[in-house]
Amino acid sequence: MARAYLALGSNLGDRALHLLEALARLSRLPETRLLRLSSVYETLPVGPPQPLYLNQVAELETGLPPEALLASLLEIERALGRLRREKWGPRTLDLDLLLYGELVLSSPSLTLPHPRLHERAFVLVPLCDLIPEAIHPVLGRSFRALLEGLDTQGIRRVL
Ligand code: PH2
Ligand code: MG
Ligand code: MG
Repeated sequence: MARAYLALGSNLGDRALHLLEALARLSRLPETRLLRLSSVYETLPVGPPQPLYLNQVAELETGLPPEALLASLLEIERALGRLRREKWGPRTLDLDLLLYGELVLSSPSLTLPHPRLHERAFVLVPLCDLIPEAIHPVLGRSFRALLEGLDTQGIRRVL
């Protein structure tokens, strides 16, 4: 069993409902238990102009190997009506695998830890609700320390 952290994001339609539906589906994955959730944050979009996001991080325990977990995340994105139009464009649901235990991995389909985790306040703020003192397995710094260097102005706790 591994402890994994996922980032959830939605900026189209009923954003809160998309997060809830994603969590419901995650809780039903085989060999997987949802352990804890961060607060929900409304965040300014990074990238092309688009609506505000809701972002959240979920902690889970899973027996699924990382590639199988990733496939399940893509499946849930599809089930919730995600269309892949432009890179970094608006989406009903984005589910990103941030961390899988201490695993460091780089394959064509999956990089762990998530390659942009440390530069995104909309990920680090919710992640720090859960594991502020944990150490980034590649950078060797705590998530709290990584967040300290970032601008958190566009991030507002809503739930
Ligand atoms: N996701 C992106 C691009 N930009 N901006 C915010 N605030 N939140 C996101 O989840 C997000 C983004 C690509 O995945
Ligand atoms: Mg993303
Ligand atoms: Mg994604």
